[in-house]
Amino acid sequence: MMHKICVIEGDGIGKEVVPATIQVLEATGIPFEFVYAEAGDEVYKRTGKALPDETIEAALDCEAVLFGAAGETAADVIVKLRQILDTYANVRPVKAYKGVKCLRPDIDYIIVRENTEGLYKGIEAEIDEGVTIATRVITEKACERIFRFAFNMARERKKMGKEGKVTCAHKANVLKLTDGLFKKIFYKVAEEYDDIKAEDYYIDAMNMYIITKPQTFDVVVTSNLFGDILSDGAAGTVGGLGLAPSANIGDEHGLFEPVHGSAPDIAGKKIANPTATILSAVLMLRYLGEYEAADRVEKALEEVLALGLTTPDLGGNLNTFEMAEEVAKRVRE
Ligand code: GGG
Repeated sequence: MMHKICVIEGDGIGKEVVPATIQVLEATGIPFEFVYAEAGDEVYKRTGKALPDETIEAALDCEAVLFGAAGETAADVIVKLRQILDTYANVRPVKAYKGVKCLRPDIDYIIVRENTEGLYKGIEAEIDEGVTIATRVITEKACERIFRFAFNMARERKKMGKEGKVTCAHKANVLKLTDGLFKKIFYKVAEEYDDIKAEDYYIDAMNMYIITKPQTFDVVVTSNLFGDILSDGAAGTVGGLGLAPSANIGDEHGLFEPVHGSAPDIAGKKIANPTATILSAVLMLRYLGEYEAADRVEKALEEVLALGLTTPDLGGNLNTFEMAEEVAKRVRE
């Protein structure tokens, strides 16, 4: 079956890691129709709109979206797109791969970040000269669905031999109302899952535990801004942002993107690591039901990483497209 995918390269290294990943997707032999659409800083400068209407239409019309990176216009592009598609769960796997310098070899957990509200709701105002405010929105409805998503994910992972545990990270002792509600709904939803363990930590302590005991985590669930920050730190424990993929999942749509941004300092040099986007494409293949192809791409990538056939950030001497071709070659075999 033909899969219609909306491809948004975005800014900076998005223009390198996305085409490199398309190279790998084409190697699977699965029929894809790629619908290219624009978004980001460049299109904003040209047209005055960072997320053109045609891009929104293409994203809504396709089976999935493969997104590269957003730069200065991130709030109006990727944060907005996640809200428009109502992809309420941002799934960010944290996994150690052989051949990559990691804090520990047994790190393998998922951060589930609430994707539609919190401090990223975009409600900001200047209420007086030199006085600005942002509104943090936490609703019972969004909490319930993100916690159910996290517990269901822990249940699926338990079937594959994982512990079956969800850890909620919050700051309910200070943000008494908003995170008070977040924590309360977490334990309310936990009662529906007596086969899954539930625990919670303050976000600041959690930030330490992803360094001191990352092997103890299975599924970690948190709010929007905390998840954005925590997942970059977590990526640092397994080789850096070049290896951190993500899936934005809703009831109707799926959007897949590397956790990293546009990295203007290395853009155009063809040295960006394509791994995060290739792993995001693996998540997309699973979302599309193409499980065999997903396993094939992941296995090929694992082999390439283990052999050190990588970009310079991981000590190799290949460029973005050469590394992707090493993966594509093995996918074709
Ligand atoms: N591919 C992810 C990306 O473009 N990140 C840039 C950024 O600032 N994103 C904000 C966010 O992930 O919420």
